[in-house]
Amino acid sequence: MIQSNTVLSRYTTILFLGVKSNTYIINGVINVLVQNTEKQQTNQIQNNSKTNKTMEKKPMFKKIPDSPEPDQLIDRAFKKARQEHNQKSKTKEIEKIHIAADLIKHELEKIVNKYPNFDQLPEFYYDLAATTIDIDKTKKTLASINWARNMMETIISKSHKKRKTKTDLEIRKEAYGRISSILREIEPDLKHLKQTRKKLRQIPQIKNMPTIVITGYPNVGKSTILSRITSSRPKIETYPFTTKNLEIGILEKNYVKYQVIDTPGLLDRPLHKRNNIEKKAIHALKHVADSIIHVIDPTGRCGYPEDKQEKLYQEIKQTFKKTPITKAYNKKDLHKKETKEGHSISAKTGEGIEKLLEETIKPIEIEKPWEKYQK
Ligand SMILES: Nc1nc2c(ncn2[C@@H]2O[C@H](COP(=O)(O)OP(=O)(O)OP(=O)(O)O)[C@@H](O)[C@H]2O)c(=O)[nH]1
Ligand SMILES: [Mg+2]
Repeated sequence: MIQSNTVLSRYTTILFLGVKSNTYIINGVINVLVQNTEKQQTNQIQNNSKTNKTMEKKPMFKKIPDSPEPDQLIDRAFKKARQEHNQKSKTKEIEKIHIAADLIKHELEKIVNKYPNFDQLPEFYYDLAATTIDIDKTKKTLASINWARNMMETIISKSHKKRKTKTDLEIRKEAYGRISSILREIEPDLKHLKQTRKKLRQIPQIKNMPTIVITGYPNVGKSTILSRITSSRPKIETYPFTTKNLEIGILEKNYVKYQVIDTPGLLDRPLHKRNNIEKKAIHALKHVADSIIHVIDPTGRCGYPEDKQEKLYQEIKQTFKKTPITKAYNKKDLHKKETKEGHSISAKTGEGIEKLLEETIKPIEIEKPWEKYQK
């Protein structure tokens, strides 16, 4: 038997099939096993997790280009036309129209093409987009941009036909006037898209991993838990409603990565009364949660009574019956109350966090290959 004090491994049982007790083995061998096992686990978990089914098509919110200011775009286009046309050409004025209209056409095309097709978005992203922007208005706005893009092509093709009746200089002046007025016409659309882009870019890209969602009333310590268990650094404040978007961190346990989502605080009220910020938490629970940590602050320091927080817990439990839920009574460092169920934790000191995570992960953990041989 190989013995080394460097690493104690549970994996030896895989290496030496039939050997049932833990053994010491050398580092290099372990690394290979860890990598392989990790890969198998990830594959298996990906098949089980909700995100696999809903996140196949990734929206490209982060790739949406910024909308240009019409005046700046016009200046750029006319400047390029001035600089790049062939001065010796007999059709130089028409060439200028080509260069300017072409640049604008491509800029507008970029915006339209890089916007995700809302009708093909996975439900989770569609729902989140709908809480953040006016999707119908955005579709109409994109149609206007596309109209302006097509108009640039029309201006180019008409400039040739007009040569029969007008001088090239007249045609160019007329075309420049038309280009400017089209861009002024779509100015409100470009402004709208600028705002929309800003909002859509705040929607996080969900990874294809088992996912833990942290919920609870405002100010109970959800973000503090996320920052304790992952390297994510969400905003933490003493007042409620600090978190306004979904915040993501990655937790690694037993060589498996879990995605942890911190959500905006929820009040105990029916869905139709929830505001758009609260709805983001509901969409995360509905579409991507494989396991839930529900946080309760029994000290009341959060500003909300415990019975209301318990009611919210019951509602979430009822609504998302199929998703395992673990209850965490936070801020243990501030009180001595005994809790009948759930976990007493302190996100501030770290007390109780490990046990809470073990229980949260247990229902979504896969069977580990080495455990099979240890039985
Ligand atoms: N003493 C103590 N304070 C805590 C603990 N956890 C969080 N806090 C404090 O509680 C306040 C709220 O914490 P957050 O993590 O921002 O709470 P949240 O639930 O994310 O709040 P919202 O985003 O507004 O819903 C902050 O002042 C934290 O420092 C804890 O375990 N002990
Ligand atoms: Mg928060």
